[in-house]
Amino acid sequence: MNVTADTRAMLRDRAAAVLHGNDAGSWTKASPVQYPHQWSWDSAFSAIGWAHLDVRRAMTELEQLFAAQWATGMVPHLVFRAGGHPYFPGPEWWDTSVSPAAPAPPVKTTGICQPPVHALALQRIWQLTPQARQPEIRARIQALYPRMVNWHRYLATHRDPEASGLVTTYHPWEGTDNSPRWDRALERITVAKPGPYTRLDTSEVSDPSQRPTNWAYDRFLWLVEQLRKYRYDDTQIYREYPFLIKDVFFSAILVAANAALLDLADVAGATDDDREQLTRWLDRGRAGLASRFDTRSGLCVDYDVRAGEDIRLRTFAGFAPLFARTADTGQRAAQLRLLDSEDFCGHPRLRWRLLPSTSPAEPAFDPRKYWRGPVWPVINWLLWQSLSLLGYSARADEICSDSLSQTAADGEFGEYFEPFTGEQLGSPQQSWTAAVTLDWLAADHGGEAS
Ligand code: 2M8
Repeated sequence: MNVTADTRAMLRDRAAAVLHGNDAGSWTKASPVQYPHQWSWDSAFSAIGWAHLDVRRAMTELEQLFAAQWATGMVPHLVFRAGGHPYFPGPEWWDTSVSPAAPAPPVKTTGICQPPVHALALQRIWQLTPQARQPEIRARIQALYPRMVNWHRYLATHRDPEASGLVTTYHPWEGTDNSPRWDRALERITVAKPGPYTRLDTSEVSDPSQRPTNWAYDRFLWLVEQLRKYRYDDTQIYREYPFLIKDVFFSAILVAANAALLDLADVAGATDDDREQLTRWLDRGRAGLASRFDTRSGLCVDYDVRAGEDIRLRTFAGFAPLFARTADTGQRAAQLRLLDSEDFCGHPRLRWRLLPSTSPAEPAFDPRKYWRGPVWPVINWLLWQSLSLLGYSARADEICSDSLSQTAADGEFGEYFEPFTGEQLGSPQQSWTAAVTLDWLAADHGGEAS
């Protein structure tokens, strides 16, 4: 289906209205009811959307998020904001005051993090900055840049004490919560009795069965209690904590983000030291991902550090070499073949040839359940960007137009989509869905003025 000019105008107005509707002034709610605070990677994607409406507002989004950065350099997965809809687990559950690295009150955050897409947002903001605004935006980029380098340093050191080039994640909430990638590691936690709690997430969506199970939630919350017990101290967590995963998707995003910071180095006036470190982390990340590439399946494989086991599942994360824009032409060719095979975008039942979160050929696949099958627009945005930059423009264009058709089908901006029917699922008016739609609309037009 081709998206007509009228539909594009409608999508643009509605996407802008979603961002404006979720705008809390200097930060954007991930969604109005289900996610009423500032989530880290949602916020970075929102900044990409804002860059099409107002580049100053886009910068403010990132600056506000980084104002909650920890002394370690970690950018927290969520910054709690006053007012708004109730959300569980709130700041009391996390109680990050136990850590000397947490930001001082009144700033309240969680104690984990999410994929570092922020540098990609900063790069996009600069690309979209009109000439007249360049002096101001350049100065703001120069102020923010060292904080971003620190964020990447945290991931390259605290989260990779082995210097493997692979980031270790501590919690399913560090990105793709309910993904079957975490099932075995969660199953190993046999006794998970967190303190008493009441879930709110299941009452906010029309169909609670799309959300993680109570069994999973017990483990999610128990893991937070353990992190709190270790005062969110990475050294202690590494020594004793039961859930440590070398996450190839997270690692691939760090590679792409390091490349983005290097690309901005002149604009930001980066020091020689910063440039050298970013290059080192970039090379190390590429080598780490290469070491996790499985030639037999054509996918990159996560690694469970505690169990000493590979995590062999067909999910979007296996395309880490594409997300990291690997220079290895053999890996690229293998991944592109696999991408359009029946295991992924070539599955005959898919409504659009978009990358589902889990392969329909995988036993754990569920087309309606959170990260177990549905299509996430932001994941397809990351793939689209990588394929464009790698020069596969025809395939990238298809992802762009299929994604626009998917959203246009009922003109709403759902959190995720049923891959066979295209039905919008999860939380409505999701900011990042609106944001990447704005970016796709502009790309389809060959860029637009801000
Ligand atoms: C989802 O995560 C939250 C917890 O952080 C949840 O399930 O309640 C994930 O999709 C995560 O990646 C995303 O950042 C967040 C807000 O969109 O929702």
